[in-house]
Amino acid sequence: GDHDIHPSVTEIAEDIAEMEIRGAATIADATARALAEQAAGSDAATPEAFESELRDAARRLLDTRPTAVSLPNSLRYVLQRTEGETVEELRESAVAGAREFRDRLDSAQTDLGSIGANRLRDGDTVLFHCHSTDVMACIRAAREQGKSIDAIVKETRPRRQGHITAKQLRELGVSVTLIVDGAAGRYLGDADHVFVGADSVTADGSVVNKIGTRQLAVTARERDTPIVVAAQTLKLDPTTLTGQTVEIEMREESEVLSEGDRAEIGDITVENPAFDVTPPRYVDAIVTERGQFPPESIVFLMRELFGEQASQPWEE
Ligand code: RUB
Repeated sequence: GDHDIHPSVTEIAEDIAEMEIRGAATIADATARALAEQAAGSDAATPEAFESELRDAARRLLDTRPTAVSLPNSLRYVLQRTEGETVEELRESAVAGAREFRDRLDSAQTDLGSIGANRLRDGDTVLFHCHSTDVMACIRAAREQGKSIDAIVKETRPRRQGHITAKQLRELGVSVTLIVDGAAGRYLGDADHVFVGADSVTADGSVVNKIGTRQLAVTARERDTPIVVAAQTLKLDPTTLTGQTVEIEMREESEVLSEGDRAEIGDITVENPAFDVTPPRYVDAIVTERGQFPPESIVFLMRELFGEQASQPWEE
């Protein structure tokens, strides 16, 4: 039951739901850390009780936000490596699995960054949407290669993650122009590339990312501006191999409209989807730590890495 869930797990789950912890890779890192805290802090008397608590903790973490597949992939990784005959063995393997997952996440991001940076030339202008640590790894690597980069950053309503991107780009010595989302079409002509991240990539090569990505990709295609998705393989959704679809999170209307404005306008419906789906035909390349792929070929990598692992180890 919930009483055996470690307070750190509850805290991390609340931070994810409230978006204090956000972005697909950062969420996955935090959920692996949460399972490690659960394992390390458990006072379960039997191996069965230990495993049942760990599954409860995993379900609590899953119950936060539905779209980023990195979250269940993180739980899969740790739970599949939790094995042993005794509580102590289970504990050690869970903690080691979480540690290994987080190390691999870091090194995947570094490897992905140097591949993504190869696409960038000295003096290029890049247009950004939302905030992605996988994208930032590409820009960091390009800067380390001594390339000068100019940035156009979309604000990204309603949560304005563009502000995070703008600040981090400045810290990397990139000159930044911030625009409202509606101005993207006007400024695409100045951009050599669009770089976006992903919350999930499906078996057909569709990219699930922050709302507005699809509209941006369609407009970029129309202007022949390449659209690059930086997504480590943790973003590949193995359940889509068997036809499952990705749930798009719907968030509260208060992110879009204040109570005062709502009262003023009257009886309307407000919709606030957090993500959208960009079909593969609008994506030029998916950059992973394993190399760069045309979106239509990502299914082969997905089968290789996850084919037999789309289990639900958190189910009882
Ligand atoms: C974040 C978002 C990011 C991806 C990739 O949405 O859509 O582009 O998660 O980020 P939110 P990363 O702010 O709603 O979580 O590359 O860091 O995994």
